[in-house]
Amino acid sequence: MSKQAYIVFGTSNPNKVKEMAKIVAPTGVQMISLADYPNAIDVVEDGKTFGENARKKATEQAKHLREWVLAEDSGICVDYLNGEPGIYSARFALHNRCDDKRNNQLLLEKLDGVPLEKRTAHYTCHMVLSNQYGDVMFETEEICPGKILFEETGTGGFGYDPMFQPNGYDLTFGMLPSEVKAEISHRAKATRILVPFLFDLVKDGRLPVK
Ligand code: ITT
Repeated sequence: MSKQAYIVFGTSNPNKVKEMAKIVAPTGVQMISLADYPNAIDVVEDGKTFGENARKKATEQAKHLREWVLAEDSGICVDYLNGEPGIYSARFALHNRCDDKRNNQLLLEKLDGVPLEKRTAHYTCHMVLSNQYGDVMFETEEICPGKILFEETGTGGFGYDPMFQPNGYDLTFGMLPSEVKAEISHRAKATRILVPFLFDLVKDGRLPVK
């Protein structure tokens, strides 16, 4: 069997992997999960911005594993809450771990009584690809604007998706077909910007193969 170029996916969130892997597939670059690296480190996300956290997740893991690592930091920024929960989206309700249900409940509570026109929000995704030495080789930040509705609807996507209605649509990401999220989400947009860069890396033989 011929060898294939690969990079490591520096995330513990399987939903991110699923959404990005499909878009990256045409490049032929194999995306190896952190699960295949039992010695991977748990990078501390103590940055003040999505960019700082994403750079940390990619470069610290890359230096540790001596591999190319792709990571992203993402979250939802709600205008009425001055951008909260932002970089704390995964640990909004529980401070140290992710629990989608409690995060969503807390967000609905904080927006109790706020009318629809003031419930504007956007998802942000800051994506970073690091080489095995911890040099940032690619970086982009994309957003997906929309509104937080009054209740959760649908089971599609993950996280805040059942309450998030992207601009231009009448349904939440929880209700919309996954193809729509794959077209317009913050993560999809960032990944599509990454794709031509990956094609170039493969063409120039700069990625490791196995
Ligand atoms: P890694 O750090 O291991 O990648 P994580 O889930 O902890 O995994 P983040 O720190 O970047 O990742 O937090 C992302 C959180 O933001 C995620 O857990 C959701 O609460 C929210 N979020 C980000 N993108 C989302 C999306 O597309 N749909 C719904 N919620 C999203």
